[in-house]
Amino acid sequence: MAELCGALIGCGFFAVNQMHGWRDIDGASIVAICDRDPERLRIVGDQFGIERRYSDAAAMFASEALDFVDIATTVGSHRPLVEMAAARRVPVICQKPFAPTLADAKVMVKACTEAGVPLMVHENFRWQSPIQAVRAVLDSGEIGSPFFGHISFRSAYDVFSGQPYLATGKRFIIEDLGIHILDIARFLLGDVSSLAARTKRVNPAIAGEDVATMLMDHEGGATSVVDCSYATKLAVEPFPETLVEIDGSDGTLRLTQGYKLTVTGRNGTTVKDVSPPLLAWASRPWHNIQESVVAIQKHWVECLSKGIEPATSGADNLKTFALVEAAYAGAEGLEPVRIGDLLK
Ligand code: NAD
Ligand code: 89V
Repeated sequence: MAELCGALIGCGFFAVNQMHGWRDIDGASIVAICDRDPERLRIVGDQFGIERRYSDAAAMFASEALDFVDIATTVGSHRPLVEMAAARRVPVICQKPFAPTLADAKVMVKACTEAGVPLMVHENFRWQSPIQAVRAVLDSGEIGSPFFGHISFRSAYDVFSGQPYLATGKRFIIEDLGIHILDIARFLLGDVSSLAARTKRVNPAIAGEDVATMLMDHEGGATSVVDCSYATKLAVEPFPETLVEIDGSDGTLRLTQGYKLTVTGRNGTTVKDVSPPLLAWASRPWHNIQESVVAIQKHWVECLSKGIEPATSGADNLKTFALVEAAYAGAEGLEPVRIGDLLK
């Protein structure tokens, strides 16, 4: 099979992980990069040996024959860039948060669908190996049918030094981090019918909320609590671990700090270390996220080569994005929000 030729737009903080990921993967390579900032273009171009460099995405699309484009810019530019890819009939990966609003996200999905262009949102947290290990336990039937879940991300890690824009937006933790944890809840327990939420801002130096608690009804009958905080100082900092508790009709599973998975089910109790591998280019504590970048990009190459819809397609991500909108609306109105109404 011929290698897929891709381009990366946005050469910032996180894109470096994506570039390492592309270098690790067979079947695809990045042949051109684009960034408005000449310094970022130089740094990433030199680090990964990419000669074809552009400061303007439209110029890049006009000059390059691309099999796909990987958009790693921040959210404000996602809609015009995805629409540009759709207009050029170039399959597209777009970082999360996919769009500024659910209304924008719906338009972007429609543009790609109408152009017949594959679209995957880079929603990588469900691809973390500890989360995949939890999914495998559920699939094995060991704990029976889940009726309760608690998916939790609590930390005091300084995310603002690497990503200063996170301190400035009116929306913060649900839009940036909660979106991943809500997606994990959907991945493990299925789609959601209603959501109630409460938020707080504890850190006075930032503009948005840094604590959020969500209560969700899943269509399959389970209830879950999803909680996130960047204001939680613990004895051992867990960033960026997502902790999971699921109770089922025949047992329980617990993914606890230190990547320990304890399962009590039909065959008794097992305790496993499900730590992610430390890739050659990765660094702790980010290695969990870094490994998931490779996994989701491999998935994209497989889907694109075989003509399969990616697990986190644009259409799928609308259902996660609706939970983000519901959480803000629910926290503001102090009322539960019906998810079906948002997806109409
Ligand atoms: P960043 O600000 O460090 O990098 C963004 C880059 O995009 C900048 O270099 C900027 O110059 C460039 N850019 C912006 N608009 C452009 C345009 N129209 N054309 C060309 N270049 C443009 O941001 P970041 O921290 O790398 O975040 C990028 C995205 O990745 C965000 O959406 C963020 O939420 C997401 N992210 C995801 C994860 C994850 O685990 N999935 C982790 C961190 C960040
Ligand atoms: O995944 C993200 O989008 C990151 C982080 C894990 C730091 O919240 O912003």
